[in-house]
Amino acid sequence: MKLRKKQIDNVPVYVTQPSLAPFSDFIEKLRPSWESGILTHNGPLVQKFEKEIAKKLKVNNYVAVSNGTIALQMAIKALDLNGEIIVPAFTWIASISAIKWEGCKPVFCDIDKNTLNIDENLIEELITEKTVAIMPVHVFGNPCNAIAIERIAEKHNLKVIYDAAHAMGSKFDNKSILEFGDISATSTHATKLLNTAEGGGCITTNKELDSKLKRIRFFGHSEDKRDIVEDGFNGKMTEVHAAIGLSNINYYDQVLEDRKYKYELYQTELSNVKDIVFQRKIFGTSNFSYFPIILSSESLLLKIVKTLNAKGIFPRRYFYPSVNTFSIIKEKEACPVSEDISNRILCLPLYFLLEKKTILKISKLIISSI
Ligand code: T4K
Repeated sequence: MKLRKKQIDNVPVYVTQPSLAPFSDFIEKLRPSWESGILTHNGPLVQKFEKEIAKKLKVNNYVAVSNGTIALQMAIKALDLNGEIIVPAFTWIASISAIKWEGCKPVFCDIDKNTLNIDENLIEELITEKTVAIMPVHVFGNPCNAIAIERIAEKHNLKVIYDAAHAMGSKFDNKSILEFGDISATSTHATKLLNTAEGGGCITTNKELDSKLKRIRFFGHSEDKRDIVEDGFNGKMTEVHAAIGLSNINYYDQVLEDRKYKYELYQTELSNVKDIVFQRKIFGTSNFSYFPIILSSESLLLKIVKTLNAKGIFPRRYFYPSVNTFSIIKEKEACPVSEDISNRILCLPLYFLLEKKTILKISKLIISSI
């Protein structure tokens, strides 16, 4: 079976392209919804998608929601958090906005310069009497040191919400990284390994929390819909988005395997290149969803971007700048490692339709710029 192939002339080459099943697969999955007129409200396709994705990831439960940012907000709401949440400075702004929208305060923690994840050795010094949780991010699908983080959380009676937006398919101790912490929140946005166009999911091993998340996602209704029993909102995934997910899930293993192959190809081509270092994978198993390179200086990064752009190739500066420096952050806290890495990190194109020859071309262009 093949994923959707489209005309490939390799220009322009963006940082990613969605992995899409053939259109006919999608239509077949969507047909029952079209015929019944059931488009939303946790209909049969959403329920099927939840079952299939949970089976694929080998997790007990998966609560499908409208996007990864809402999944983070729902996790905060479900845990009734009110106070300071420790979060790494090297992340997408959604981690921070979710904390702020739920009325909590983000407290920025610096990262480890090798793994690019929260530096667990710096967490304890940030804990105050107002701290309620830690929100580590599995950056680019590279698992955090979950054992150390959860030990700290237990010692200080804190909740752990993993921002697992990038981490579907990543593992720790041979089980899905999504089953760690009190709740993990993932994303199935168009740019992610498995996509539903927009979408996300909450994963918890706690049955009560799982039911609460489902109520929160649906305005806070009780099971019989006669009462409102939670302070909920609309976090529902539609049947159309679930149909996209159901068609793409058949190709998920293929996409995961392809990603690893291409990641390793880049790594081989760029290994031993002076001025380039790679993200280090120390804990668990990554899903290889992004291919970041850390350059020796921002000026070299800009030179490489210019060279690639001139050839119609558009890598992305994820995450840039470090979120603690954005102007919406009023109480500035320095996170020197995150700020430094943000200035020098570049994610290279990596997606299913990307051809091997393009990876070789990109690598050559980078080497020639250095
Ligand atoms: N936590 C973390 C750590 C995250 O990284 C994110 C999101 C979240 C939480 C929140 O999850 P969501 O609420 O988004 O589910 C992207 C994504 O919008 C965002 O999901 C992602 N992280 C972030 C890292 O990247 P951009 O600004 O890169 O999008 P854009 O439009 O530049 O897309 C990149 C390339 O992908 C384009 O050059 C072309 C291609 N593309 C993109 C879209 C949207 C397509 O081919 N088709 C498409 O539909 O944000």
